[in-house]
Amino acid sequence: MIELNKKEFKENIIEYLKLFYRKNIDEATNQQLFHAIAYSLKNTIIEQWMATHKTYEEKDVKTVYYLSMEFLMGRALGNNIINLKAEKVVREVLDELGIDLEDIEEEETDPALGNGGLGRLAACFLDSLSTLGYPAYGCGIRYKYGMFKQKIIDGYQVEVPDYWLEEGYPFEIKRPEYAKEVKFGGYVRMIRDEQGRDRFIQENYQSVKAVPYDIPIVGYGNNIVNTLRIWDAEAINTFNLESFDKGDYQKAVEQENLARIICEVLYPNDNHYAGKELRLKQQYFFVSASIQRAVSKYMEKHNNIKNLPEKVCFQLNDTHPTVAAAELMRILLDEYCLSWEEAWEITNKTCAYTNHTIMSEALEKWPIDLFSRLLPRIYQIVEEINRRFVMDIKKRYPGNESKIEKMAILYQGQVRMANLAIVASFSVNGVARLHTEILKNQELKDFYEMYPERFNNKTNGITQRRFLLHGNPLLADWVTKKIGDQWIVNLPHIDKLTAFSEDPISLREFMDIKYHNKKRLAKYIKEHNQIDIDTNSIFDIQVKRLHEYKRQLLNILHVMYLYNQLKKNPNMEFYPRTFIFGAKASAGYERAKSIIKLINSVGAVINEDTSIGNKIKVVFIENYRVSNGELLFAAADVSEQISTASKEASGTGNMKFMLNGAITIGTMDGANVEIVEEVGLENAFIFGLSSDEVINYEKNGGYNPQDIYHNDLGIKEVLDQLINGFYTPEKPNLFKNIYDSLLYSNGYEKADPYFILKDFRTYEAAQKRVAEAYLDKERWAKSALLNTAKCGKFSSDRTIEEYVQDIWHLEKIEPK
Ligand code: 9GP
Repeated sequence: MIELNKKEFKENIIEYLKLFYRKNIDEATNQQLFHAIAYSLKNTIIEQWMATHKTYEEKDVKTVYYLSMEFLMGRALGNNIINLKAEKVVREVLDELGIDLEDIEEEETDPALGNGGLGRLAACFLDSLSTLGYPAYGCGIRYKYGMFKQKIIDGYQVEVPDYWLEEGYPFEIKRPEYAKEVKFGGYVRMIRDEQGRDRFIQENYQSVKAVPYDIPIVGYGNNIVNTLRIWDAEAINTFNLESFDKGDYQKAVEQENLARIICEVLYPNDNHYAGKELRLKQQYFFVSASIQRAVSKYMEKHNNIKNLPEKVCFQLNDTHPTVAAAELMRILLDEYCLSWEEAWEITNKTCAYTNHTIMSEALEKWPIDLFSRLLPRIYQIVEEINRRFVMDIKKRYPGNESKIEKMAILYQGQVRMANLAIVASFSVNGVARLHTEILKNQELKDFYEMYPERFNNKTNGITQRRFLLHGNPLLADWVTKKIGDQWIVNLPHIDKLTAFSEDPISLREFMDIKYHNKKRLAKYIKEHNQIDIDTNSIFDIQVKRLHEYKRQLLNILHVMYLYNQLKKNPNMEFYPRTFIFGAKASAGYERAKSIIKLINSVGAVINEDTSIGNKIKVVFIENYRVSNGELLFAAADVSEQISTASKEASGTGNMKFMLNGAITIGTMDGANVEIVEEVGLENAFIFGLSSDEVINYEKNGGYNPQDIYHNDLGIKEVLDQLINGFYTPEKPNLFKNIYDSLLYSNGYEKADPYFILKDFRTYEAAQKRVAEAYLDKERWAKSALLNTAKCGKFSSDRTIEEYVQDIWHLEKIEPK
């Protein structure tokens, strides 16, 4: 075991401060201290990292390459300290130096290289892969600007660039020796080589140099360190006068520009496809570099490319990296001169695809003219994959044109990436049981019929090391005191807490911890929102991306409804409630941004209204991200998971709340179904249409929300407040777009497409049950504790073991 050496660690901090900043401890800023501490920690990590790779090489291990446009890592310092099991030593040293660890952690900007659930899942998976000892690379993009920072100004979201690298990132290492060239555009020419074979070469292209930066992913207490490799782009030929003389001026400038813009910014779209050319460039850029490097690494040790699937698996995180399949084909055909059949067999045994959504607006479809212009050789290969696949369809379903219409990869001028991903992969998985069933029986029914053996489910998970051990130290310590620390690497062990669910003292301790976490959050809110919240109120929290299907609108309409009730009847029985929201909306998603403004406008009125005796407060957390997420999960009483059934593929926030002892109010959607299965219906508040009901309505043309509006006065009153200036007298029409979306269809959307009015009354009833349940303190405590206790299934360790068993077939490396 390579451990953090206390003496060296301390000396290094002092040394680095001098070396980097010419400062002593007492002169250094917290930011400088953060860097010195991070580098000192990296010393130990590097030793483990090198040892891990040596072992991998000696054992000639199989490796999974997790290809993902997004890795939402969150801060690394605290997590690395925890996973190195170095907290005690670090705290001792920092104490001696008079430094507060929490202050230093605050200095690290969250590397926010992801939008939401999909990117955070990738980060949790990396943590689990290292902790379980499986050889893996995360492969992604080193965006210069991560997810935008959200400012709330006058209730509106304003996006501010997130230049996360401004101060430098101490944990990364540049690896120029592994750079690869990535080519765009030009044309393809066929040549006959010396052996008389036809070869395809790309000519007159633009290219960039992909340069990797490696970030260590430290396993928990096991000496294993895997790698997150993010690629940056550099110009191949630095712009110089020489090119100018040769008449290549234009090309040199273009290449410079391409290199500059390709990794500039993460597209801030969650569950939505923007169809921008630059996005396709980003996809091919990181995929091509990753695959080229994986193949060359493999060939450094092996002499037969045909055995690649024995040592390499590419997991495609959604359709974003799907060009991987065609890129691998290109390498096998053009660089290794394999036949189509040989190359296809290898590709098909090496690629596996995860589907993360059924939202049609998220499905990537590239116009053929754009795709073929940008990636001419890749397009040729996709064309051939499609030609052969269409032949297979025709053979299997003679004369059935509708099958081709639904399944072909190239159709009506578009490249359909999900179809390509399915055809090229040996495994296709959904991310929660319900989601996988919907894929099999609805969305991808035809593919399932053709390739049933490829389909499987891998219910998502989260890492308990970040979301309990790091995020909620009080509860983590308590759990360890009660049942030992095995839960840290084996979450099902936490079920042992069930034994304490009838013990009044334990229940009180559990709720005391919750109370402390509520105080911690209240302090944060006071500092950031200047709002005083009642720490004895119910903390009811919905934090996630803002999307209509996630139905933050249902939540805030219900708050408006409650407020109306209270105003009419100030003496009604009402347990104080704090409704907390946190959500970023994509910059171009107007309705989502209106919902943010609505939440803030409602909050501004209600929070100031003393006539309701502070019984309701509405708080909008600015710039929701991994680091403040940890505070929110730990403090929640109620977890809002209220998506329109069938729309949320899985959700992972639901699991983070559950782990921290919050009780779910939710629909039977995504992984909520499995959460309820684990914790019991009596320990959750379930409401709303089922996914079958939603799908049936959708098939039959929706429903008529006007009936509800005209017949339910409570709902009508709330909706009218959207257009009568109740919350924004200066701009009465501000929320008319929301009002209209709930009541009228437009050219492309039905009225109330997310069934908000349809589910309103069952939601309201479920919220009533929440309020009643909270009055019975002991019963509530028991339910909350059982949520933590029954969370074992939702560790990403379990998910990763399933991927390994069913898809990747990796060998576990035991700690040395
Ligand atoms: O919307 C899903 C979310 O439900 C899921 O938990 C997450 C991770 O699997 O992926 C999200 N999907 C996307 O962000 C886009 O496909």
